[in-house]
Amino acid sequence: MIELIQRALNHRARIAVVDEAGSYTYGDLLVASESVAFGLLAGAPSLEGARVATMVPPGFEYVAVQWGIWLAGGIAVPLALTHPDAELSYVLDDAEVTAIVAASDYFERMSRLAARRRTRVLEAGVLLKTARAGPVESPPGEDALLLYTSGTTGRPKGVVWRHSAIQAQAEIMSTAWEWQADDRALLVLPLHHVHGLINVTTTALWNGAIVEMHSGFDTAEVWGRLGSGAPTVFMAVPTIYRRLLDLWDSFGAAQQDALRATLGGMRLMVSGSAALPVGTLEAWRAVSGHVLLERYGMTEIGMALSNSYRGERIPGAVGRPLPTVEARVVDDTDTEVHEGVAGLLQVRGPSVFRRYWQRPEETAASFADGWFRTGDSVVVSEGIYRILGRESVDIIKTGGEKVSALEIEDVLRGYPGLADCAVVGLPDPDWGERVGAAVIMAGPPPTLQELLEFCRDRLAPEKLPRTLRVVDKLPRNALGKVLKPQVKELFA
Ligand code: MCA
Ligand code: AMP
Repeated sequence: MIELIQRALNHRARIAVVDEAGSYTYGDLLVASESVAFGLLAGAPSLEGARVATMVPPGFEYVAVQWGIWLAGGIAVPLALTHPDAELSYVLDDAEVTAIVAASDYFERMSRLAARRRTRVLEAGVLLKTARAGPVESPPGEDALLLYTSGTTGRPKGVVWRHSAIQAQAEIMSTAWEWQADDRALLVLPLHHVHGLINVTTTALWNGAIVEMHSGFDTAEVWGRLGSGAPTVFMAVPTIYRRLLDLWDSFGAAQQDALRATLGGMRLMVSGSAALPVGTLEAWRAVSGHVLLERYGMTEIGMALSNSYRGERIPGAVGRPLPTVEARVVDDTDTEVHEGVAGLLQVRGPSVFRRYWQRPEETAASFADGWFRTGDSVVVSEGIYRILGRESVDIIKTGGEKVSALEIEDVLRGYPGLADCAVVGLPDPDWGERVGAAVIMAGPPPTLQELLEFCRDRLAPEKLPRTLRVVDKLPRNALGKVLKPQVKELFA
């Protein structure tokens, strides 16, 4: 059996999930996920690696559906709740999903999308109540998840996560950050990414701990929960810490004192998915007494580098390789460079992915002699890694979401009268980067609002241009290539 699920048998009576509807034990989770498996199998012996998409908000249903897919031998494909139909359709087609499990609020919408494909749609709440006939006996598959991520080539790619890699990740984080069964993790991140799904939810459940799942991030609600003293672990992207700090400033002295006292009792506060500005780290230290533990990861490799749990946490740095992770820094010929010389980070180890879904060429190109090319520039000093930025200017990180400038440009080119365009990431104190679009128009220039309306049905919210410049020409080199650093200056 899948080890994560096997371990749940040891603490059946303990609380596993708390969500807006109530509290659920590990025993409840085991029963509900077996029901889901029965419903999905519908008499077949195994799903045999069939992809099952999920459109379910964070909560007990989400976990039960995911475990049920795994028990039935399927591969879960968590969809992003905020994405428009065009983005969802792309994933459904690329992953060749054979079934979609949707929460009741999303059932009609997913049924509409499924109607154009040969795809079953099942309602999560109904599946969870399927009558069971004995234990599920499907052999566990090797592959567990497809997580979609944008890159420098083409549309988003599905990263295939094996059960063994999920387990390796959970073990790495449990060891490095000393997870305990009496932890209670506060989840406010989306569940189609590693950060919310593996780091918070799965690692909490791996340890027999509680995961308190919220349907999304709400600044006041999170302050309320942190102030309750119940959560012991909190993980978020820098944008979230920034927003919490902004609201903190509006609190009176008595409220601040009370919050400071409860925050002192938190065991672990982690930041990741994007660079944590030192100013945010320092402001959070002043507010909470916690030096945020900054770590570095990627959808393809999970968590790779981390500041120390017990030792010094170095502002502006991401620490050392985590247990079992090997890291090296190379030049553009894949030759290792000396410490202190900036280069590209490559990583290998049991938690690193092996392949993109049905993309053998991209998979091969992303490895050098078994080392995964992260595409991040780093420098190491006395064994401590600092992230310097991305090798490609076409990768933008906004609010912890990775987006591809090229993908946005492709959509913009469909705007009536748009002759050419260049998309860049513009520095932003709250979002890390914001998407900026410079456009050349052959027809009447659009307002930002008009452009947004055009893109909204076609692109995920994080990919929408938030700043617009209409220009006569784009800066190019002698070969005609657009010079993105100079495009950024157009927005100064
Ligand atoms: C929402 N908007 C965004 C983003 N999120 N725009 C740019 N970038 C974003 N990330 C849009 C909304 O659609 C809205 O647009 C406007 O911004 C304001 O929305 P708001 O309600 O303020 O935003 P929110 O819904 O509160 O979301 C902000 C957020 C969220 C909580 C920071 O983006 C978030 O949960 N980010 C975390 C993503 C994450 O988990 N990344 C991990 C992947 P409009 O006004 O036009 O409607 S990386 C990973 O997993 C690796 C392994 C790692 O290292 O961790
Ligand atoms: P994703 O592909 O969405 O999983 O995002 C992974 C990317 O996020 C990495 O390649 C880095 O560029 C970035 N990232 C993650 N953690 C950090 C961090 N602590 N500091 C800087 N960048 C980070």
